[in-house]
Amino acid sequence: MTKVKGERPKALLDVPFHYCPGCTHGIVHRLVAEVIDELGIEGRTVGVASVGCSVYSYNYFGCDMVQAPHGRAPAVATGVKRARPEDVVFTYQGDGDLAAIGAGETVHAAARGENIVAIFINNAIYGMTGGQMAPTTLPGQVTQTTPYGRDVKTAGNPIRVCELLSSLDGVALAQRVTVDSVKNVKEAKRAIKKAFEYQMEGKGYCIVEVVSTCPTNWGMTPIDALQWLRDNMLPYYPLGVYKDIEEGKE
Ligand SMILES: Cc1ncc(C[n+]2csc(CCOP(=O)(O)OP(=O)(O)O)c2C)c(N)n1
Ligand code: SF4
Repeated sequence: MTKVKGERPKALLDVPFHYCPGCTHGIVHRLVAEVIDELGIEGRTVGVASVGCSVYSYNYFGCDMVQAPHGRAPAVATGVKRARPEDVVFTYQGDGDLAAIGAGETVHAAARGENIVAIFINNAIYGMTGGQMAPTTLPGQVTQTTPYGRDVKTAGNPIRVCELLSSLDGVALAQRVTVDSVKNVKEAKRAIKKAFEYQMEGKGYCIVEVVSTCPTNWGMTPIDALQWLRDNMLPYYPLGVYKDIEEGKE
């Protein structure tokens, strides 16, 4: 029998993405869908789409989806998970959604140890609304609202979300990954799978931060954007496991 390699995961619907060419949202969608397939949980997974470029992710995932108001995905996910504890619930949020308007929601869901997974896309900018500064915009980075580069004296410092959340007792997993190479894509998938498994084992709040690109609002080609990510994002947002409650356990 012919074996097709790289087949579309069942949990990713066969519809064209609206994402810009080279946007890493698409890669992360695929990884989440592959994990849903591999765990065989398509029929009992509920995704919570947030507001941002990934608002239409409800059109792409082949599982039940709810669309939350801007920043409120952790609250919506909390409600779904508490009402239906047997379901597997994930949020899919950008940095504007998770770390700006939704920062309070995120910190409290994590502190409460809500048994949900957050897939956090950190592309250092508000993509959907045309490229304004995000909480994760780098010092000196030019955006629509920081045309001379982010000056931390007036615009504040970026937030390192995994480091921040890893201090909270309710967090089971806080890991930062990226998808700029085959090796890193594989690592990102392992982290996403672990987060889903931890939820299924009732371990608590899990966040996988994916350092991502927005070639359109960064004003770069997709290839240049990946290089910019390596040269600028990764030194500021180091990859790694910031908390894993299983680490060190036999
Ligand atoms: C209550 C509310 N405030 C503001 C907005 C406008 N808004 C839509 S998307 C967005 C930012 C999205 O950026 P991010 O979460 O980083 O996602 P990206 O588009 O980069 O993937 C903002 C401010 C909104 N829709 N609702
Ligand atoms: S604007 Fe940026 S984040 Fe949004 S789809 Fe385009 S490249 Fe991706």
